Amino acid sequence: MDFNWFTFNGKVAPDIEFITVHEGERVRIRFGNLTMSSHPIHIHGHTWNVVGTEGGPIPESAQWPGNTVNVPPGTTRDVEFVASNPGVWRLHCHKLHHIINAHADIPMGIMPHGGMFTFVRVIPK
Ligand SMILES: [Cu+2]
Repeated sequence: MDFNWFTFNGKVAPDIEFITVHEGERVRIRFGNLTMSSHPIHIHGHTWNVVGTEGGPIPESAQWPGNTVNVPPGTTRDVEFVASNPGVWRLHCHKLHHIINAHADIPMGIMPHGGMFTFVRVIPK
């Protein structure tokens, strides 16, 4: 619960579980922001639709596609996509200091320190 320590579900990379799905499945992810910073959450390999907020579902005609959804403080954003692209895809906050958590020292290859960074693994049919 350190101040300005950025996590997914209370964990930092590389300890955040992958989201594992099968090709063809419809995936819904709810991002809830309990911090005082906004978090532009970005996925690789897929385009999602923003389908809901803390206010409830967004009618289909008003949903919008994207690869990044900004989640302001005290809000939720629900995204959905069909897992159509097999592989292992990055899912992370797009603010660099939120994926490295300054002063952490967790080697993980592509990023020197752990933060809001995980993967969506799409298993092929
Ligand atoms: Cu962030």
